[in-house]
Amino acid sequence: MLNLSKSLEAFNEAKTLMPGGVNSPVRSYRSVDCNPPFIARAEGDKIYDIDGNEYIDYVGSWGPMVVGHAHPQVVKALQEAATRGTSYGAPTVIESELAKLVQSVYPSMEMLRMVNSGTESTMSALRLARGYTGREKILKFIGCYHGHSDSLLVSAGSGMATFGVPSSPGVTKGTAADTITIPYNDEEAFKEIMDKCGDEIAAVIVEPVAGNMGCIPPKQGYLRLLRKLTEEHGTLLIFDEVMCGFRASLGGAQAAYGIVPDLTCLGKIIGGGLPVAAYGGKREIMSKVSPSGPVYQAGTLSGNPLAMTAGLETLKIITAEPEAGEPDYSRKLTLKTKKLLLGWQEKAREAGVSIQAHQAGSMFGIFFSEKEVYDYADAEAADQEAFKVWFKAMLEQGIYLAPSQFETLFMSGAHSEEDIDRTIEAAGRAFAAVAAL
Ligand code: HOZ
Repeated sequence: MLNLSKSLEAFNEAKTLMPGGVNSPVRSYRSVDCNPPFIARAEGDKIYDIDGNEYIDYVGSWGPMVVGHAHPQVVKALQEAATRGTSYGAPTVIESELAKLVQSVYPSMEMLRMVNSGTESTMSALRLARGYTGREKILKFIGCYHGHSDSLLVSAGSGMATFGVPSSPGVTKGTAADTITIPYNDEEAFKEIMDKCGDEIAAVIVEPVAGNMGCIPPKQGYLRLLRKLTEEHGTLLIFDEVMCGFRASLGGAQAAYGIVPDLTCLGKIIGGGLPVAAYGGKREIMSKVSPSGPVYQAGTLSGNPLAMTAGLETLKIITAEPEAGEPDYSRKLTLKTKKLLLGWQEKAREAGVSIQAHQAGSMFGIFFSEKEVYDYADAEAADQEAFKVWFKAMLEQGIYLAPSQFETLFMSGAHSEEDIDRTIEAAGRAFAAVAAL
């Protein structure tokens, strides 16, 4: 039995200081009825708690730790950068370096603006879309989560889905009324709403690979339909690639599915674990952002030199040319993810447990469901009791997974074949525990 006594003590103290004892809800482990390990340090694919337990980590800080924790190249560059000062609130060359590197992989981002979080990037992209089109309505998909700005906290995934409160109190009726929601992956619903009021919609915002209702890739042709109808109605198409950027493929979902959105939001990963995000897109649209244009958005810590350094070093590692005959970084992650999921599927079959396993590059997840899972309703109908048992059995065996079936798991370059094999063996025992339910 895992000893989490120091973590429990730390959690009890934290609960007196922060709502639910945490600074972001899902990590409280409330939805899996246990106490969270408090983390002391992380290295490579391992994370260690203050009780001294070691785990193989498939959360990776919810995505950004693509090269593993405390990668020596990133740490060295950060140490050097820190000696030059941690924030200037003034332009630096490294901001352009990171912008150029992002742009080389995401050519649709003809201009971009660095911000500090995914929430900031989607919120700013929406304001820009409204300012550019002169329209007020936006359309989002049920179960997609785009951060916690008011317009987007309607029928949202992630923590909102985890705790079963799809829309937050505090969001005004007026704001909610400007946010239209329809199911993800439903072509007919999309055609119908665009027919009815497409000309009033400033932007359609989508996680092109949903990551906040569990991992749910788009059906074939679905993103193409979004692109076609938004174009016909003069509505901007915003790809929120905060989770699937550099994950669904190196060039994200837009490269994997061959779609050019008007605006893209990236986050987490482009800061290599420090607080960075960006929004960007067509030059004509981005030129409306202050001080080039009238749409205001600002931030003292935006483009912060430490965060830019971590992002730049991380992206250099994953975009480096592979050795001759070797697959590139992103492909290697995809192959490791495939191996892990095939192993889980086999173990689930052996245990007689029905699962749906989903993968998009190096993001992945499973649902305890006999039925295929295409949208939030399907995800919600999956067996969440089974998920809890599975989650706890994996944690007991030193496998650190997201504590909610409405989140996504991530592979990193630091995961060894041996650790993946260990994870598959642990899964066999965890599925047996689910079967015994
Ligand atoms: N729920 C967020 C990821 N989709 C972040 C959770 C956290 O950092 O606790």
